[in-house]
Amino acid sequence: MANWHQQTLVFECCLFFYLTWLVISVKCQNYDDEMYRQKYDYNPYNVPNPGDRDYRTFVYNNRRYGQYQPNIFDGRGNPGDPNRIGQDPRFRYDHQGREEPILPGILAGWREDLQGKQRADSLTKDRDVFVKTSHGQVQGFKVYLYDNPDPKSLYRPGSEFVEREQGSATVFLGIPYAQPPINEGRFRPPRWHKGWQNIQAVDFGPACPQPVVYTGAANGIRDMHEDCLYLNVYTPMVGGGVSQKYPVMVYIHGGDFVRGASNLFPGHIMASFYNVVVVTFNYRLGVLGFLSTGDINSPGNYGMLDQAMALKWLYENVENFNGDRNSITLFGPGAGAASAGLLMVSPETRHIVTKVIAQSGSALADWAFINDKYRAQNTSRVFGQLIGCGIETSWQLINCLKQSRSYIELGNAEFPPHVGLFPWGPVYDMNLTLPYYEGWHEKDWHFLRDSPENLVKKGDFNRGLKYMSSVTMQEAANFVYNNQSLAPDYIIDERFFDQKVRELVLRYNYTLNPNGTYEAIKYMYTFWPDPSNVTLIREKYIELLSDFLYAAPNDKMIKLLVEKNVPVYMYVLNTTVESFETDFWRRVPHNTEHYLLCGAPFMDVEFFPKKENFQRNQWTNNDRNMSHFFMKAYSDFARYGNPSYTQILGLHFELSQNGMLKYLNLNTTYNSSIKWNYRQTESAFWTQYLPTVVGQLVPTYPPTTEFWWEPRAPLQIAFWSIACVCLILVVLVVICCMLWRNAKRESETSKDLLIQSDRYYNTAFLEQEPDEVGIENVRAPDYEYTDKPRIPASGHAKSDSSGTLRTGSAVSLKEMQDYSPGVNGEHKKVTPLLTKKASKSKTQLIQGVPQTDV
Ligand SMILES: *[C@@H]1O[C@H](CO)[C@@H](O)[C@H](O)[C@H]1NC(C)=O
Ligand SMILES: *[C@@H]1O[C@H](CO)[C@@H](O)[C@H](O)[C@H]1NC(C)=O
Ligand SMILES: *[C@@H]1O[C@H](CO)[C@@H](O)[C@H](O)[C@H]1NC(C)=O
Ligand SMILES: *[C@@H]1O[C@H](CO)[C@@H](O)[C@H](O)[C@H]1NC(C)=O
Ligand SMILES: *[C@@H]1O[C@H](CO)[C@@H](O)[C@H](O)[C@H]1NC(C)=O
Ligand SMILES: *[C@@H]1O[C@H](CO)[C@@H](O)[C@H](O)[C@H]1NC(C)=O
Ligand SMILES: *[C@@H]1O[C@H](CO)[C@@H](O)[C@H](O)[C@H]1NC(C)=O
Ligand SMILES: *[C@@H]1O[C@H](CO)[C@@H](O)[C@H](O)[C@H]1NC(C)=O
Ligand SMILES: *[C@@H]1O[C@H](CO)[C@@H](O)[C@H](O)[C@H]1NC(C)=O
Ligand SMILES: CC(=O)N[C@H]1CO[C@H](CO)[C@@H](O)[C@@H]1O
Repeated sequence: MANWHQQTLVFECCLFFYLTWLVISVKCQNYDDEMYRQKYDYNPYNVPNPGDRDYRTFVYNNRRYGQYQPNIFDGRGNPGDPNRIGQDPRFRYDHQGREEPILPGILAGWREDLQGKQRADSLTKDRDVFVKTSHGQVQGFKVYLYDNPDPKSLYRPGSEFVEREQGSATVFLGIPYAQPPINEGRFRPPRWHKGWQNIQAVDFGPACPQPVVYTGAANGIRDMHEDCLYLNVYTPMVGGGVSQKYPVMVYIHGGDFVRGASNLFPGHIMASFYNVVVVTFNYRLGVLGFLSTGDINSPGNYGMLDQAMALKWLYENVENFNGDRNSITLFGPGAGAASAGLLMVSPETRHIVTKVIAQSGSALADWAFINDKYRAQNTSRVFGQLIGCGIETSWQLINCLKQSRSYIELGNAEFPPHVGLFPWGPVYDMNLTLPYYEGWHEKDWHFLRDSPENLVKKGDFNRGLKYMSSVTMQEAANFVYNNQSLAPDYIIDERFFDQKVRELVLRYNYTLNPNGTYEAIKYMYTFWPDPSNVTLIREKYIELLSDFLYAAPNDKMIKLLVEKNVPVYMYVLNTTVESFETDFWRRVPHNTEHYLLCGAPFMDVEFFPKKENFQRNQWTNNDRNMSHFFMKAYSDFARYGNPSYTQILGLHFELSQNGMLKYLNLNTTYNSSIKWNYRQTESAFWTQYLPTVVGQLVPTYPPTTEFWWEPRAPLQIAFWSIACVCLILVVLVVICCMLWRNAKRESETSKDLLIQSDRYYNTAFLEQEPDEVGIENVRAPDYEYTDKPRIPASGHAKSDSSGTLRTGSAVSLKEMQDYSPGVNGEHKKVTPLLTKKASKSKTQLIQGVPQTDV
């Protein structure tokens, strides 16, 4: 009887131990890459590894060059394949290795996309420029410009036989401002770069990971890599002989926080002819830049922290490029404008930011700052599901995204979020205390502790702050234009309109009164004299989105700032780039200023994305004048805090005032006028009226999966491991006890009984457990580790073990050890003879052994 009890005890111990071990092993196997590939087959393309045939990256002076082309999903051959259609010549590569890899930037000779077309006299001119920074020396190069933006200059390209140099700028491209955010740096804040001896800053750094449809030479984004934190500096000149430091203008690219790159804004013309230092930089985008789980596993805001670090780097170093660190102006469209607004109030950077130009964007927009933790979590879960990661816990999700997904997969996943229109954006600082990670400090993680609205209301910004903002007339026109299923007529009828409004209401979860909200929006954006005219419905639809996403948030921002006595200038763009010849309903879309602002009419076409298909002479005189106007107004604002310090082509701005929000209505240079109170009714509809209809504008809803229960999953694993070790110890103690007891008894009893005592460690017990926990198999059939052993084992073991159990078989301890991996069914299969033999001898033995119970 006593023995029987012991037997059960040992059995139970073993079972418990086994189960615990099982659970842990399953957990550890959970994120196995292999498993993921079998199960989801999300992306058949494997990123080439070093040594692979198509691995075409090379490193030169510690910089990566010749990155394979990012648009790899088009099925037209792999990157590096010389026969690939549309192969960028820079990446053409000889498989036999007969050709040398192409050297980066200008070291390889003339690069049109960096320097423009080669002119006869340019070869004899200075090229290399060296500047010392706090992180090391950088080598840049001089660029000579052959056109002049001055409207009074009658010079036109091609008008003379010999082109003459009109200006020059010094350019540094691809200076790393932080350590590459790769490996353990993923989903963590940026870290200061450790420094270098000399960096050849002669080629743009790769763009940050983003959907491949936005990349490629056609889109002007040639390289893409997770190692993307680089900035570019365009300065009129370096070295001495500059009486006054130049104002610094920092361009933050737009793209809804999911796409874009710094190299799309070439700053040569602005730097050269308007005497400012232009800086552009990349920041992490999309999931890599903004994934937030709302807890310590991934607080989010990495993209914003990158921006903050770039600003800090500049603050430290821009004087070496003849920039004035006390005059730093941020400008940019859309998400760039929103970022500028956030950096303006962030405690980390507000002392740096003295002026902001927000083109079509505002930090107070609903997409610019997600002040609802649950919304961010929801989007993260949606993303996790999309990419095939477990989302039961936030730790699980982050671990999966970190360990077993490539940056291309992460960047390429484009999806509409369940809540909101754009998936990613900056979020609240959750007041979290982050665990210690080697290489990071607690304060690295924090960006904004309060909402931008509160911070502006509190006046938490630079005391000398000046603000300039703009909207265009048809901001959202591209929402319609980019929908290919509406082409070629882009007709929007009532049904489409209604459906879209309903969708908008749902997406923002105006739960308290969805029908009321729908009716209100519909009322506001119906052209009542003729509600069914499709031309007007399209116009109204564009107005709706423009107001909601851009005009109303901008209005809110300037009102708050004007109240705080911040000088605010505003313009409304009501004119198009004439040479684009766009349809009337999308004359002035979002970011119309872009090519005017970077001086495209005065630059070689090679600087710009191929798909734009620019011609050197396409620009009209009016385009040239407008381009000059923008560059002059922006640089004047950066220099003097006033966009029309002197009149520009007869135009001037006026300050917005409380109650009279003046703006410049920009309709060509000769027919613009000062107007005031732009779209007040519509803006108030979104900011004042709608919240009263819905009860709450900010969507709040509980997350669907109850809660992410283990923010500290690694701790739990630690706990279970320790529990495990304890258990093993207990089991060992028990075993020892019994061995000791048996040994004691053995001395009293006959030799025959020796065998009997050993039977407590019979494999039968171990083998039987798979049956007992068979349910586990059903739950996790994909885990290699548990899977294979199980299926064959269960059938065999069942008959075997139950038989042996009943007969009370006994095998010597030594035998059992040999056999123990036999929990593995494969082992059994491989050595069927051996097993048979063993079991035969077993039975023989059993026959001879008397039962203890008896
Ligand atoms: C996200 O939120 C929406 C709206 O509440 C909900 O329908 C959806 O199931 C949520 N998705 C996830 C993955 O939690
Ligand atoms: C965040 O922390 C600050 C002080 O560290 C505290 O005053 C504030 O109440 C906290 N906010 C939240 C939401 O916990
Ligand atoms: C594009 O148009 C189709 C109808 O033709 C519509 O169903 C779809 O929602 C539109 N997509 C977007 C992003 O607006
Ligand atoms: C809201 O409108 C939908 C569709 O018109 C209708 O089915 C639903 O009953 C309405 N709900 C309420 C609460 O009026
Ligand atoms: C719709 O309105 C536009 C602009 O007012 C007008 O030109 C057009 O003739 C109208 N179409 C119809 C069918 O009434
Ligand atoms: C923009 O220009 C159009 C005509 O070119 C004019 O009707 C409209 O009033 C202007 N918009 C603003 C806001 O001034
Ligand atoms: C451009 O500006 C120049 C100089 O003010 C002026 O003479 C010319 O008429 C303008 N051209 C256009 C098309 O506005
Ligand atoms: C804008 O300028 C055009 C000429 O380019 C003129 O026809 C139109 O009336 C102007 N509109 C306004 C509102 O000034
Ligand atoms: C400016 O626009 C108005 C209409 O708003 C028009 O009457 C006037 O002729 C325009 N002036 C010029 C110089 O085009
Ligand atoms: C469609 C949608 O988002 N519905 C959610 C809105 O928020 C409430 C809670 O406030 C949820 O219960 C709904 O599921």
